[in-house]
Amino acid sequence: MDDALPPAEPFRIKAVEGIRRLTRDQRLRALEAAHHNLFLLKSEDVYIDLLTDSGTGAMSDRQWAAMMAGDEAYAGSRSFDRLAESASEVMGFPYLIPAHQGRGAEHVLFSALVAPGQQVIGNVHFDTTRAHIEHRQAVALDLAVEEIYDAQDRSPFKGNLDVERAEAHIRGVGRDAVPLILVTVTCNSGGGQPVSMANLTAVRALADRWGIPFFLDACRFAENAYFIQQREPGYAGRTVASIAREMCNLADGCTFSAKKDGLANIGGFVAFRDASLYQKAIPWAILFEGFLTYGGLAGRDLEAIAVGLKEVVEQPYLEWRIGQVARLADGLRAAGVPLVEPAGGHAVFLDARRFLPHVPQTAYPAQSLACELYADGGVRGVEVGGVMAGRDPKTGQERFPRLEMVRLAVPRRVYTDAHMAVVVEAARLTLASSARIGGLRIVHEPPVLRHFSARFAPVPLSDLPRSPETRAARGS
Ligand code: P71
Repeated sequence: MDDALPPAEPFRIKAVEGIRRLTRDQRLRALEAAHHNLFLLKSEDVYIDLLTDSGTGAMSDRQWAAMMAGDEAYAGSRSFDRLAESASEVMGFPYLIPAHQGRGAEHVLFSALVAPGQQVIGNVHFDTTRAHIEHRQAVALDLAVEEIYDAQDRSPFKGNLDVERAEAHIRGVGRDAVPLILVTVTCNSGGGQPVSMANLTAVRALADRWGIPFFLDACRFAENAYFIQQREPGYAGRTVASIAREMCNLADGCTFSAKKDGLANIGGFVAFRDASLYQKAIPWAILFEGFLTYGGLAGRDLEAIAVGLKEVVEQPYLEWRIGQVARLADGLRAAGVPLVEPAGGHAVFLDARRFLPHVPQTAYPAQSLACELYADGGVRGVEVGGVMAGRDPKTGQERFPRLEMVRLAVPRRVYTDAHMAVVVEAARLTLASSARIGGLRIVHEPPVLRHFSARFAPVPLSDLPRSPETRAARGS
């Protein structure tokens, strides 16, 4: 890239989709109708949708062209071969089973490997991953390094697994209690933070010492590889593609949601290096996802992923992509918005504890903040805090996480920096009125993955427990 020129999209736009901005009153009514749960909003009532970077990206002309060549045969589809070839070129895993999306891949892998009472060790498991592990009556154990829980810590690889603690844990419970180690790259629930190659290498050695399979949750593998290139000594001169391949070479396989770094709107897969693990997974894949050459997807979807996997490791794309998220973080930081530092690869995370210090975690400050940001700017983020963490399946107690965040996830190749400037202004407005923002209480709570469909009612400032921060915020 010519450093004298400012950054800009490494693409031009061939199709557009209109969006509309409601008035603040209209947005307040929409929020009421959605029971203060942004998942229940109509997408057309959202101006800038940062709910998720999953399946919301724009496909390239090459992906659309490939879709026309989709082979829709039930068995032996040519499109499957193209996907398997592409995944093997980019990731290096010889055995691949497509799935309808990431959680389908999790369902297949955990059905094959995880038994009741076992413990799956990871950095910070994503919520669907945790739910699938718990569905197998097993335990999802988060053993990320301590830095990840400090929103202000600017360490370059806060997604790393604490290998020493993991080893001590395995020693304590015994090898047979740990069916696999699953490291999520980048670590979404920990703020989109990357994992270093040094750490992945140490995890490989740990897995070898105990004979435990090591899988990647590879949702954002290319973004992780880009961070390694930018931040880890020795990788500056390497291509992202070669770094991504080196990451995968350390693992026995992966689960993958192609809705992220597959640059597709739907799809996923589980991949294996070892033929016997692959064989174990086959019956479950056929039971839950479909025949092995389509896995719940249309042939055209397999084609889109096959092309997307190659585009996602291109340097100009990643430079712009991670750069756009970083520029959003810069704007928010300059406006005084408290952030989880550093910015993640796919998202900026607002630190709701510091944004709303007067709202106790029992009144769901991040959920409340996400609603206010929608009211102020039509910007939809997502709570990653107490609501998403849900309840302990054994005790039924709410498990309040150490980080209480609102995630602003940036869809790939969809919004321009002008949209990001609107997000900054919306957050500035919300910040200016933060002392007046109250909390929420849950009035309807589903038993699993409650954040998707829970309903809330406002808890006004005057009804919040009066912590020292509350008194300070009210000036009393
Ligand atoms: C994300 C999502 C999708 C999502 C999930 C819950 C609420 C809102 C949006 C999905 C992931 C992920 C990781 C690390 C597995 C999955 C499941 N993330 N691992 O971040 O981030 O993949 O959605 O394709 O089933 O918005 P799936």
